[in-house]
Amino acid sequence: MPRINWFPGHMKKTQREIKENLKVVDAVIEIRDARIPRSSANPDIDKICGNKARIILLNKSDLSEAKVTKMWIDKLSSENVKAIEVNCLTGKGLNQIRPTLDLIFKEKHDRLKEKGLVKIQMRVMVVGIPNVGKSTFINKMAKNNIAKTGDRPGVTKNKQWIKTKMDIEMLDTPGVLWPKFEDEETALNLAFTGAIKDEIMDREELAYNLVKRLQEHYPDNLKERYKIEEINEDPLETLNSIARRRGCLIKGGEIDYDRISTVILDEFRAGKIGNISLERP
Ligand SMILES: Nc1nc2c(ncn2[C@@H]2O[C@H](COP(=O)(O)OP(=O)(O)OP(=O)(O)O)[C@@H](O)[C@H]2O)c(=O)[nH]1
Ligand SMILES: [Mg+2]
Repeated sequence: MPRINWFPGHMKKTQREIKENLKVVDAVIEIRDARIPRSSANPDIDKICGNKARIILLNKSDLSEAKVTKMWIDKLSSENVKAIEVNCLTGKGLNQIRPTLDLIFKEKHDRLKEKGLVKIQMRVMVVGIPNVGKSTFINKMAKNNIAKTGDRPGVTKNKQWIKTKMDIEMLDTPGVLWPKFEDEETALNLAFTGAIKDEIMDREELAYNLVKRLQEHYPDNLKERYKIEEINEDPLETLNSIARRRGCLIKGGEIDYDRISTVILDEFRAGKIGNISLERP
């Protein structure tokens, strides 16, 4: 991986704001990507949140492999983490949010109900890596498109409070990464799934690495999507076959690596290569 700066100043500012706003919320909802539940877990958020009540959502479960996502939920649950599999486009899993909060705060809420309170308003902060679906989640919970969303990282620039239908006020925050990734695999996983700005990446290197990974773990998906009969041991050869299939060639019949890289990354991100989990517990 080229040395790139994926932790610009505004992320440092967001980190500070998360810390400050922790005092005014009951709980934190951390959104992770179901395709990469390990790589999308920000260790700094762990540190900042400490003992604050937290729910973890594995979002974009429509893009991951169902049985692997279930394995992750089971693993997290066995560690006493409140984890829910969700799809913020359809709203799948979101009806579990309020009951889960009520369960965490059962004693407090029981007391309030005894005092005659019918509606218990809660405040939560929504955090996570860029592009993971934080704003989409809040909009779905509010049944209203208040927060701006987009299919690239860095859409939310400032924090914003939004009231949702489940008597929860939610603080939307800009996505944050952390200054130093543990290993190259984490960096690649975040880049494949669109958490790191493409402009600061070498897209050709990224696409090559994605093909390499897919042909190791999901060869049949590659064969089917790109109508290739045999997968060559060398990922570059596979990439070349895909490019020829897609007519991504420049004058003289050479491979147009720029174009085929964009095709592969876009199609992976849109789920067109199939339901793919890049990490297993
Ligand atoms: N397939 C799929 N796409 C989703 C899901 N949730 C959100 N998205 C898409 O993911 C992209 C990013 O969504 P946002 O809500 O803008 O993400 P964010 O976490 O607020 O991003 P930043 O504000 O940039 O940090 C958008 O194109 C959404 O439509 C989901 O469950 N499944
Ligand atoms: Mg956002």
